[in-house]
Amino acid sequence: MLNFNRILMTVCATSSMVLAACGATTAADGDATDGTGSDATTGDTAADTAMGDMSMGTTYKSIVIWDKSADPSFINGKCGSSPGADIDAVGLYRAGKLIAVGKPGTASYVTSAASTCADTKNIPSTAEGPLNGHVYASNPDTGYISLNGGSLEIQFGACATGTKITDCDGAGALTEVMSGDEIDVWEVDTSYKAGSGTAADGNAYDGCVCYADEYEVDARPAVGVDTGSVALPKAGDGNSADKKWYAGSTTVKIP
Ligand SMILES: [Ca+2]
Ligand SMILES: [Ca+2]
Ligand SMILES: [Ca+2]
Repeated sequence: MLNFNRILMTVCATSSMVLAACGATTAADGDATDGTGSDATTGDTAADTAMGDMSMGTTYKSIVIWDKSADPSFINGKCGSSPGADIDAVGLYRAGKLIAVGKPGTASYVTSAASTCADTKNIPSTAEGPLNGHVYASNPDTGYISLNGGSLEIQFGACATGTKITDCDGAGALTEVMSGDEIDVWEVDTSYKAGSGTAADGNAYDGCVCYADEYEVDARPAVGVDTGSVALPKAGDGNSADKKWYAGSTTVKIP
């Protein structure tokens, strides 16, 4: 069900103004070396500061995934074995390339006081590293955290080994999230069943209901601080007024 088309490269190639921001913005900012014809003659420093660096250079330290299950099992007293959104992995893409996943040791989980469900899948580290969630018919599931009405904060680490969502270890350098980046959130849904054609194809047994639970993704400018955070829209959805929570595995984009 997932279609991870990457559109950043088109964004960075559509106008000279955007090019200024997508290209060198530090040492060679807007000068003769940045390769844009107008820079040398139009006093570009001021323009870049106002239109490029400030507006396009926003970075975020972490993301937070808030459980937004539309029909929360914990409210209806039907806890099940995996209450709320089931987060397996997060992947950070820049210019269409996977550069990082959840960095081991950075995930933290805040429970919800509203939930009365027992949640055995409450280990935040299961959302770190590569996609590896499995749903079994009889054995206990592995590799994902069920949010049970709570929230999960996580930072990204570069791929020290691996290049795909299924093998990138996230053990490299802490990686900030930038404007234009896209993030794949892998929530255990029917894309985990055989035949889905996704990276999670076959990770769930044939009879799995694999409900697509709802959640919101925010980016935070400082770890553990919600002030200044932004709710991330779905990739390809330019309408900032749209609902910003999703069901199942989804790609979101940093504005
Ligand atoms: Ca669930
Ligand atoms: Ca996992
Ligand atoms: Ca689910």
